[in-house]
Amino acid sequence: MKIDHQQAWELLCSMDRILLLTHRLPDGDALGSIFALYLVLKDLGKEVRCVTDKIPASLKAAAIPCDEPAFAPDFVVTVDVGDRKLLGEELDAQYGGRVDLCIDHHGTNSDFAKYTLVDPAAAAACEVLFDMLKGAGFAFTPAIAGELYVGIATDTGCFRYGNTTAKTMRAAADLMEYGVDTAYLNTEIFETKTREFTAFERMAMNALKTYFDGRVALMLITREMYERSGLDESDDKAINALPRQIEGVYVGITVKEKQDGQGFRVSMRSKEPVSAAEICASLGGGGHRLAAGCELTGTKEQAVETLLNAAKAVIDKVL
Ligand SMILES: [Mn+2]
Repeated sequence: MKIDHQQAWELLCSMDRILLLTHRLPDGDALGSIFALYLVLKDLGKEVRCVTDKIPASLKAAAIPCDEPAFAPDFVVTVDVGDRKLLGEELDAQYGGRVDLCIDHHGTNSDFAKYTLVDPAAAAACEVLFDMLKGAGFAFTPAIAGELYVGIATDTGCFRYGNTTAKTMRAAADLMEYGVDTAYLNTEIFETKTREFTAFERMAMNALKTYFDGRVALMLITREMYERSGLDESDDKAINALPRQIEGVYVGITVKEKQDGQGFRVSMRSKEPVSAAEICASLGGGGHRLAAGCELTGTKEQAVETLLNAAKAVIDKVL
């Protein structure tokens, strides 16, 4: 059932023993929203615990100590999760069918929770949380404001992507006034690269190929690239932006060989008028219009061919 910001806030206030979850391989919005909500609920005196996958090196600045002992939750909340599958196999099996409240901003949200607060016009789950807290008159601490800023800044590519609205900018400005050191966070998150990532990026760029008169760029990331660079999988997100950066490219695809060798994770970015969400949806995935994803099985060659065919089908309609 869809609910609004105020109803979500009232639900949270009425519950205790709350478990917070987000998607696997968390990005800045996943971590910013789960940690912000954790700090808010702690402030309210709730018993609360959050479970996250490994925190990427680029997001260390957002990490907070929150290792609470496990408890049997009365209320399960997901943030920034468009579909229960994104929780990862283990958490999905344990909690996927009993999520009470889902707070999200994906237009493709699959309505898997009992109550859903989703605002597809929000740039980030953190913007949805900001609206909910501001509407409730919550007193933002600098730490809570910082987490929300991280989510909004990362999901907008530091306020560069088309999902950035005037309202998003105002939310960020408000958060600055609550004491966020935005220059520090921006440098840590958007500028600083580990040596491992630098080596990985070099190999990935060497593997980049273009197709269909340069309208599609595809980068096939092999397990060997992780091994040779020493990069942990949780730190590879920034690579996804590279293929679309090339002039004339409408669809930028990053195909990553999964750790268990069983298939591929695909990240896709597009430029108007091409919808990455439409291409990925035709392959069983989903996401935002210009940034989406899916998973594929088979050999490398099959995965690449499937992706190129799916991209071509959509490009031929609109370009
Ligand atoms: Mn998000």
